[in-house]
Amino acid sequence: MSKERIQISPDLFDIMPAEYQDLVRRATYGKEDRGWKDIGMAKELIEEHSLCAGCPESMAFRYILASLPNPEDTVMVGSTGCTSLVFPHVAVHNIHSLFGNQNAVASGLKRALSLRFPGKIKDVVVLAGDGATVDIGLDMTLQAWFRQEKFTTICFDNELYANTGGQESGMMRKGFVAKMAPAGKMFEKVRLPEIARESGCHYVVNCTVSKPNLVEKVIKNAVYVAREIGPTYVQLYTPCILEIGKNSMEGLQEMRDAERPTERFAYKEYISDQAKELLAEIAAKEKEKKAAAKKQLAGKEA
Ligand SMILES: Cc1ncc(C[n+]2csc(CCOP(=O)(O)OP(=O)(O)O)c2C)c(N)n1
Ligand code: SF4
Ligand SMILES: [Mg+2]
Repeated sequence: MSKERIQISPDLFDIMPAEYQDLVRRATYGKEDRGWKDIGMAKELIEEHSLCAGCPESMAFRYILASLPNPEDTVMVGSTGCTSLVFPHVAVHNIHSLFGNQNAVASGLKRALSLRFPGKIKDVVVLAGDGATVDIGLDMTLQAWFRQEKFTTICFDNELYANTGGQESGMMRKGFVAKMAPAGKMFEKVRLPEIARESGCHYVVNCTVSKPNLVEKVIKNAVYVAREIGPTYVQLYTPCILEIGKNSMEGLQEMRDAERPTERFAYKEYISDQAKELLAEIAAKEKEKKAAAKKQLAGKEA
């Protein structure tokens, strides 16, 4: 999708649906400094969603969509679960894969895009729940990392199977009792960030989505590193407020509680040496660009 491709012929503009007109007028495609602050003003960043009211996954989705560095040339791969309910509302290319197969589908897609559009940037981003990523899809997740496939895997970790009513997931914390897992989890939460690091991921972050600017930075880094170097993994705590008995206003506090230093979602980051070099280069270029813009502005004002 590109801004040129969504343009409407001027003669037909009036009769197009208001939603489409709005998308053409205000989409952030191609806007260099697009970010979470564009939320609320841009159509493709989800105006509405079909998740439970106050579900943190809806915030996470918005922050991620606003942070994609190249949305018009990005394909997202989803999987069955609550995450998949949002994709129909999203104006970014996406594919719904069979539950658990998302990293296999993304591998083929990324390779096909590289062959079909050599020299053109085409980002692929997987977005799936913890059940899809670590339980049923673990084989596909790990094999994509072992093969050093160049795409980002994002896991919306709500520590259970939310969409099917609350079954146990490998990501569930020890002792937790869910509606459909009455015996309680018998073992500790699977440490997928550590496994990702040991399986060849070049950039790994574990955090919550309580801070939009942090999520923006992490997603951008993850996409840049995947584009140039190899697989990246981001695990985001998006609590299922329904299953943990919180109301729609309590999701944010739940995330803040879970990111305390001794808690499960204390900020954790791993960056390979190669990725460190790349991110330092990108940061230096951005600094130069900002300094040049400042100089230009000062020149205009003088
Ligand atoms: C192959 C296959 N197995 C099982 C299911 C049933 N199923 C649908 S959603 C889901 C759980 C999703 O859990 P998770 O990936 O954690 O996403 P969440 O709903 O928690 O966001 C399951 C088991 C399915 N749709 N397809
Ligand atoms: S069931 Fe849980 S994860 Fe799914 S939409 Fe509702 S609050 Fe969000
Ligand atoms: Mg889940």
